[in-house]
Amino acid sequence: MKTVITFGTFDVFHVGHVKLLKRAAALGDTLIVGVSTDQLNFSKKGRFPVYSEQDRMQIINSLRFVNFCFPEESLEKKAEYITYYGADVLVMGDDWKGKFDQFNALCEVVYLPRTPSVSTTELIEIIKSEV
Ligand code: C2G
Repeated sequence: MKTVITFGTFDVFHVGHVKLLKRAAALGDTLIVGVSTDQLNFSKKGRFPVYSEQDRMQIINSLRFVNFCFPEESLEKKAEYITYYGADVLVMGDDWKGKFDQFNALCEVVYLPRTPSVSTTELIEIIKSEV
């Protein structure tokens, strides 16, 4: 049995997120997702996500190719999460390419190509410009 783990904010959930999670799930038998907390976003980006962490987790949990999700409280805790959940593979989008290579000591690290032309930031800009 192969366990895959991935992390993300998944704010204003869109098809780029779906495709990333589907491809991650296809790399193993179980997909576990760390959803970054509102506080983590605030400390890294200086703003809270549009959707609350409860709502973002509810969306991720309702996907049929996701087995389980948990709140990611700190970017620095990745090694702990990988070990705790017994992950065999860490998957991230290639916007993070090279950033998590140190976890190769714990599990396989795979960067998947991002889906072009869709992003939360862009969606927020479009929605803002239409009101
Ligand atoms: N993604 C993608 N294609 C897009 C947009 C996003 O494949 N068009 C992927 C990202 O590469 C990432 C995942 O979807 O792997 C979640 O994206 P974000 O919500 O932007 O995650 P991020 O804020 O980068 O994660 O430990 C990481 C943190 O949790 C932050």
